[in-house]
Amino acid sequence: MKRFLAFAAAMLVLLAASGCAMRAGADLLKAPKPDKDNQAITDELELLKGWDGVYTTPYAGTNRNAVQMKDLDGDGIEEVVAFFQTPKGGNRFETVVLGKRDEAYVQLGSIAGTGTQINSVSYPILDKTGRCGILICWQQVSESENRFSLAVCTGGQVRTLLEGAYSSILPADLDSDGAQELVVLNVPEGGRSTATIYEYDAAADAMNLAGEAPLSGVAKVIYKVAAGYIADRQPAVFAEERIEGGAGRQTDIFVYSQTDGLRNLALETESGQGKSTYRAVAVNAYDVNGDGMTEIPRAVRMVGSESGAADAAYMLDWYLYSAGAEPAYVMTTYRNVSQGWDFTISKAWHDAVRAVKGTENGSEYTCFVIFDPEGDDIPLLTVYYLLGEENRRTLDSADGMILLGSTSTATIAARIPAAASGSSLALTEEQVKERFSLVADDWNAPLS
Ligand SMILES: [Ca+2]
Ligand SMILES: [Ca+2]
Ligand SMILES: [Ca+2]
Repeated sequence: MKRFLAFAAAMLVLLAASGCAMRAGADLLKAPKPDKDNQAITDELELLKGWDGVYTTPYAGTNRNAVQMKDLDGDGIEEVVAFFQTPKGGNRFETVVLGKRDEAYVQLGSIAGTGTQINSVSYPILDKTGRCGILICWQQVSESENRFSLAVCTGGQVRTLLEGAYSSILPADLDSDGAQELVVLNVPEGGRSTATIYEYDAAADAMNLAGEAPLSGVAKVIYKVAAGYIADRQPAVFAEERIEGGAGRQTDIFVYSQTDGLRNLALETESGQGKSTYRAVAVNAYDVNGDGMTEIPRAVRMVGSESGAADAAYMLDWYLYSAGAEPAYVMTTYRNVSQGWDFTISKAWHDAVRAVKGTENGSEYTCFVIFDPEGDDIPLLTVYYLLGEENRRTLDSADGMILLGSTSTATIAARIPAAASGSSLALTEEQVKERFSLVADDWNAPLS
């Protein structure tokens, strides 16, 4: 009993910290007193959860409280969404939705599910009136059997409109009409990998299948799914995948319109086999030039690395995909994947310069050299990756070091070797700084 009271008290704190604390204005100026809403909510939930139910929290995502406040039907009043496991340690879950009626909170409905835990909960915007769905993802023992439920709250009732299996799932407004669609990716073991898109139909109060498109046939594991933009700032969903027997990455790019349905642009170019986005290096799609649109890299062997050498050095040709045209070349960079930086490779450098990695006085370096198959390579630029304080001091005391950037663990600096002077491919300090950039953690911005 003691533990129960402590937990109930903790729940009140939790509620105060989540929804209610966010109510700004007059509420905050009133003298402190027990919030009547919180008490009513807690009382009602205690009744509903039963003697063997316990509160549970979503494992991942941005909404991780056991009790969440969200205006689901767009009427300006928040509903309460609470997550229970019944019984504790079991595999059954119940999501209860409460609505405010005068001073009381009453149950509007519940969403049942089974699994090992609730993976995540989100609230896709289903129409322009501000109606939100409740999207619950349930973790199963075998990840390939994960399931989701999408429920809505209409007319004071909660109904589950859609359930199914998923490998990855993402709400995104792909046709820019102000309402989010639901994009569900499935990579079943031994089966056909597909993406499906569902759209909310307010008149029918239903989630309708709006389109389907295959993933690239060789897709094996989806690493990451995110929304971003292709050419002309058209919204798209990017799925980063590993393929069978390949260490690199490929990207499937999904776009949607009412007229053309769901399309996978990675399947529509060149070979038609979806191989056009595969690259032998593990680099995700990325907004490489910072214009808000996401480019896809193609790995190109640097000069001197053509013949399948084990230490082959790659650079990346970045392409912007388009719904109505072939991909357009944007730029080329050398990407140091482990150190997290890009260096722009100019046209003049493209077929003349390669990168050589090594270690000097305990510091890793990357040297760009003019490749000479007959004689000695001519060094043009050395980029140092300096870890820790001591190396920072080395940097401070060294002549001719150009500071390029720093991360939480390392400082990155460069030196132009004396041997570079006189080469038409040599860079000035200013050019070196211009061409260097740290790779942002987030590989593209979420759709706003
Ligand atoms: Ca409401
Ligand atoms: Ca939409
Ligand atoms: Ca870009």
